[in-house]
Amino acid sequence: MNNRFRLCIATFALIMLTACSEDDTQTASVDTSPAGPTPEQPARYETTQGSADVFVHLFEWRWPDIAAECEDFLGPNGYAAVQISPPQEHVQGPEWWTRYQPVSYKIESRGGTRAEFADMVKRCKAAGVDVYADALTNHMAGLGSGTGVAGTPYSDYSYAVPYEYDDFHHCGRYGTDTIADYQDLWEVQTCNLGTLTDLDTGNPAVQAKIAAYLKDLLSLGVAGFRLDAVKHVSHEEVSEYLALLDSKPFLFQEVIDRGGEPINGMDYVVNGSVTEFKYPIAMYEAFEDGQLGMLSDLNTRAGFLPADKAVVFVDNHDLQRGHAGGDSTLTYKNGERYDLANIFMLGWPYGYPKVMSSYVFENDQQGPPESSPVKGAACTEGWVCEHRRPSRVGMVAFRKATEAAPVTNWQAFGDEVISFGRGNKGHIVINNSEETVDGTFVTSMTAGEYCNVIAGGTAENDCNGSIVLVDDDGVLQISLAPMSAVAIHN
Ligand code: LAG
Ligand code: CA
Repeated sequence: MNNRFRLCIATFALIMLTACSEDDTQTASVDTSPAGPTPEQPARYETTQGSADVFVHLFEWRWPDIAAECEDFLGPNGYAAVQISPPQEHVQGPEWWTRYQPVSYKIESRGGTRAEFADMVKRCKAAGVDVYADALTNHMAGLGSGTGVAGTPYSDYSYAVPYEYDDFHHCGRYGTDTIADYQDLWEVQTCNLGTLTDLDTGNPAVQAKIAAYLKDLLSLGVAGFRLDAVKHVSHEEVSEYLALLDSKPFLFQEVIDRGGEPINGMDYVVNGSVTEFKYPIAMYEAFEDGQLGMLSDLNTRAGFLPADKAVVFVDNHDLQRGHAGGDSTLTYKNGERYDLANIFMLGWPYGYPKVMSSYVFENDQQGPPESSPVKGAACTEGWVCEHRRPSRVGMVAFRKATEAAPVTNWQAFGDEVISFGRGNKGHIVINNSEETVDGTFVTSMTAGEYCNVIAGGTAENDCNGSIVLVDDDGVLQISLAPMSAVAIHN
């Protein structure tokens, strides 16, 4: 008995038993063949397009390391941009989240000095990589006093921007001013997130100071911003401070919207792109719960942002450690399933995908390693560097090569195997099961030999992966190892 996975027998037992038992290598058969199993979704499926670009979050990387990575890796491998950790001065402490408590707008942080920051932005730009700064405009530090990492003293509602007591909201609820009722829009935007002191973002003087900070970053060459926690700032107020800028940087607004609350990601689309927090849940349901077949309707799901406005990710720095409600999230700790979800994200034309690059952590508070991820034994010593994995690199190239091509030849075989093309530009098959799948898959590709870019390398040269064959009928015949994928492109 061979150990081939009799996928069609498992899935289509009642209707297809005869066909399958005749030839178990035809397990995932061509949809046009009268003898083959019928896919569960229509063979042709078209989506609204997403971006052809990909960016990476080098979470807690220091500026000199990011500069080197732009030159040595991100630029050469086609990453369009890098999201960096917040660059402004923050409270002291080893935890990662100290970066989310600003005490001044001085560009000096655990990431490095202002000079290092400027050098990083310049070098990344020269390498063809844009820098997106994580900008905190909703709040300053948590209540308490101390000295920031650049030596600036601060105390409750008093910071060296300068901001004083009257520059903050004091919502007057619950005796603590802390948000409690997420169904109350006014409260979510006017009370404190935890004890984080909530800026009076409707106040023109505050808006001018926020804009001055963003302009300072732009003057150093930053190309865009992640606007942190803007669910807690009204979209009108975001528009107002953005109107004070002299340029229109790329923006993605962090609005945690899983539905069921009065504030929607859609409200912020007027200002630019928005994070789609329903996307990581969809990835978890598909790849962890084994529901790959459900992915075909992703672009038209109720409540999902339009494809050209959504920033998508499998996990982010909050979700991967259970913050921001991230209990159903795939991370580097989930092994191959996590990589397959990323392969799907990069292959499917919805949104602007962000690849997470993590450091190893044991608990949700732990800060980054002391070591550099690029010096010595690079990407070891506590750094995960998912962005360097061959499958990410191969799929960054796939996404570029398949730009503007709609999804075609969608086929789902049971809950764990899907196959889809991007017109005649590329094709992907994903096996999320624990079994080997031998099958034939319909593509719109020209006949010929293709490099499986999942193992890295490119279609043009240096193919590190296996070579696969598309026959004269456009059919790809492959054997997929358990938990693996094949992606080919022109
Ligand atoms: C974000 N997006 O909306 C960031 O992605 C997220 O990482 C930030 O929270 C949050 N909003 C504020 O910028 C992180 C941690 C929080 C931490 C906060 C401030 O997930 O746990 O809060 O950064 O450092 C911590 C304590 C709270 C406390 C607060 C103020 O956990 O209990 O109230 O500090 O002292
Ligand atoms: Ca607020």
